[in-house]
Amino acid sequence: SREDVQAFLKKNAFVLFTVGAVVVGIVLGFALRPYKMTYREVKYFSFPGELLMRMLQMLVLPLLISSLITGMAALDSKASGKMGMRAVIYYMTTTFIAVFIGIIIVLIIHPGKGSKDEFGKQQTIEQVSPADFKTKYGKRVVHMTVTVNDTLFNSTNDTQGIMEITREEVIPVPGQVNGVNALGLVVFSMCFGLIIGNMKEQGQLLRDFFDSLNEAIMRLVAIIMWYAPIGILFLIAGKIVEMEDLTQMGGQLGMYTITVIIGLMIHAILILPTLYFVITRQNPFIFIAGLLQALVTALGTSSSSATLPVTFKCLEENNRIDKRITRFVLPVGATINMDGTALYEALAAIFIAQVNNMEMNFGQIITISITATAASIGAAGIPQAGLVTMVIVLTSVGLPTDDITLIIAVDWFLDRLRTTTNVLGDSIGAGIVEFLSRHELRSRDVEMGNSVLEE
Ligand code: DAS
Repeated sequence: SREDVQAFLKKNAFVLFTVGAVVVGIVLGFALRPYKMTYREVKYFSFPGELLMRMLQMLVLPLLISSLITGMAALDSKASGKMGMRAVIYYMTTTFIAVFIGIIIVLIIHPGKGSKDEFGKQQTIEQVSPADFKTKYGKRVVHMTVTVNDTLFNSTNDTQGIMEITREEVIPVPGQVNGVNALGLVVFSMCFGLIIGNMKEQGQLLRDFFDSLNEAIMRLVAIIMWYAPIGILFLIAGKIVEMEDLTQMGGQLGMYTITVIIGLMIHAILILPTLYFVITRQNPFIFIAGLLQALVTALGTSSSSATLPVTFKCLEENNRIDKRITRFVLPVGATINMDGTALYEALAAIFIAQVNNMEMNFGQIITISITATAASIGAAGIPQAGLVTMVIVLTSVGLPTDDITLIIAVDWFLDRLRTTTNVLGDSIGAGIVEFLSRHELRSRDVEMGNSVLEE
């Protein structure tokens, strides 16, 4: 009835907004393409998107630290050991399944035809040399973006601002988020959390401190979420305006893109939900519906670490996952568990072999699956990190690393899809680990005298 519809709209206004932003972004992007904007104009146009990106990135490190510390401190070491084990088993299993799907799909579809003919590079966007740029336009843009830092502790200096707007930015440093070694930070925070968790009264001050820091950051996230649809709209529109012509998509690159999409879909829509259902006996699609906001943010930002704040919100508020689980599993997941990236790296490596007319033998395929897993763990949750760590996979089986350039043209797009898969994998992992750990959580509640799970 009409009231039902109204109630539905009211309840889901936010999600509809965000999904609407993606649609409007795509339409706007295609509508503006004929105007052939210059690189600089595109960057100005995408500015509202860049702003969202920075706001989210700014929160990532404090969120990662405070959530891991409070997450670890809230559990005794035996319980966190068990949960850690479960999380690691989940990460490894799903990553291997992803790699396997990538390999099977690319072998079946065989998008590479043993020639590089169709990969003619054509640039539709004005090329500006970094030096030219610096003198002409650099300063102005720097001043516009400098108000929002992308890290909390680093002030944006000129070179960073200029990097932002030249094409050089495309090469991220593997393993680093905002210039910080994310994995090292995860390990440190976990140890620190465990220690203060075991400190009885003496640790109370620190536990309260990080707890309240975490809460404060989540409130900032809640505010930023209102801006997110606008940011996402411009991020997506800007990318579509900027992308290269689709004319070359007819050939191998087009087939390659389709192959990747099919692989990621199988993993995200079939495998992960099935796994969730088999273990928890709950409807996976209701769970996924609660995550929509995070998935769209991943699509918009192509960064699982920038999406992390939103993932937290969705899981804790919509899906009611225990905070002791999310705080512990999500930061680790965003850093090391990347199903989409693993699938992509294995698939891409074999595609490049196909283009070079090289048959991979069984041993080489095993090597690819191992290195693709390693490369996905090593990749940071930032845009196109997977493209960089792919060098590991290619060199391990003697494929030419220069051929990464063959797939760069479509990477901005495929990166978004694999990032969305990565975020989905982390979130479903949180759901599964919570289910498997319900006994530990409950006995801890009884021990602490609280009633979190007692509802
Ligand atoms: N974009 C990535 C992520 O944040 C990783 C990748 O490039 O594959 O998940």
